[in-house]
Amino acid sequence: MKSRSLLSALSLEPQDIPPIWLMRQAGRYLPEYQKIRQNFKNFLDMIKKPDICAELAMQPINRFDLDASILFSDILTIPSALGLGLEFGEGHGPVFSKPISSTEDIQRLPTEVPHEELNYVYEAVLATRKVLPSNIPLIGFCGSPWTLAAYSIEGKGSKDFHKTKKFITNYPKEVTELLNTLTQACFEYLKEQVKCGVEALQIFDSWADILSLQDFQNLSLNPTQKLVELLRKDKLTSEIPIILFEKAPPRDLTELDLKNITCLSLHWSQNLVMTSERFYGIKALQGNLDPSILKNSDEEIEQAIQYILNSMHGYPGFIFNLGHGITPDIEPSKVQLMIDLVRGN
Ligand code: 1CP
Repeated sequence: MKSRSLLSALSLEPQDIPPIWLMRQAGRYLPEYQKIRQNFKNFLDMIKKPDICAELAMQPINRFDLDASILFSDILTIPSALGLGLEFGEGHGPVFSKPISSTEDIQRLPTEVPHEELNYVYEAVLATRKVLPSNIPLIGFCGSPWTLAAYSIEGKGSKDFHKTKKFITNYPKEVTELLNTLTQACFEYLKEQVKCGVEALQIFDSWADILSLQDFQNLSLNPTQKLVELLRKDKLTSEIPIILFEKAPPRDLTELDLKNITCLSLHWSQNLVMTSERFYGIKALQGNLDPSILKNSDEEIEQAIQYILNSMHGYPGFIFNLGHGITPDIEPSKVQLMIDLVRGN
């Protein structure tokens, strides 16, 4: 049988076929997801049910025979547990009813991670690991400290993050304090996920693109590297593969060291060829098909996939993925086509 193992690829072992999984592989584009989703008014109520999370994580595995499963949860569980009042209203994205609006709000945050408030996530890991075939690895995840800070200050997603940018200019010291709190919380959160059975971790820096070059280093990269160091220093997590997704970062990743990060998950705007030349034999690479290409004709999809496969042929540690999360307007049949093309079926 031809090899296509995610964990082996993360160890830079050459695979016969690139392992494939998709960012946001469980979700709104799947009719079987919509069927379960309609039973819950609030997304948060749904992810608080471990058996439902396990079922949702299994849906894309059952349908597409993907090479990895990702925990069904969300990156905003940590700010929610810190008391910022997360709501997923219908028809719009996540909103915090008590965002961070003053320096006092930062001082008021719990210094310890309220694990009891996050227990539903750890239960979801246990429930998923129970139903997932043993040869399919489970990926745990969190948002980067910066991405969580941006959501916590802005109170919701935004195009320009104006409120957040004003806040970081006015209160640089307190923002550092907030990032430290979130870094520690992410570390303990990921460690607990590992304890419950996840075999790889992905950190989502989904708001890297709103920062200037200087702020990207100080507010995003430095706290993320600190989180990685905490994981590497802990006996339980010292060996765990760590995948980092930077969404359209203002700095070219090839200029960076990104110490102790096992794998870079490349945004679709990044140059896969240049990145593969820089990190050959050093890091695994994951990516990076623009998800919107899956709305094109079969021929166009095939062309884009062939380009990636040809570029990465012979790269030890290549994992096929999208260059950002799959969107609700994509037909599952196009996803099947992509998988067949990657596997040469
Ligand atoms: O109404 C619904 O059905 C909710 C849609 C939804 C889903 C399916 C949300 C709300 N979150 C999720 C699950 C989710 N989120 C997963 C597990 C599913 C999987 O990957 O198979 C993961 C890994 C996430 C991570 C996440 N949440 C990110 C990082 C990835 C990225 O796309 O950059 C971000 C930014 C969020 C915030 C979030 N959660 C949900 C929404 C609508 C948003 C806003 C951003 C967005 O719309 O993508």
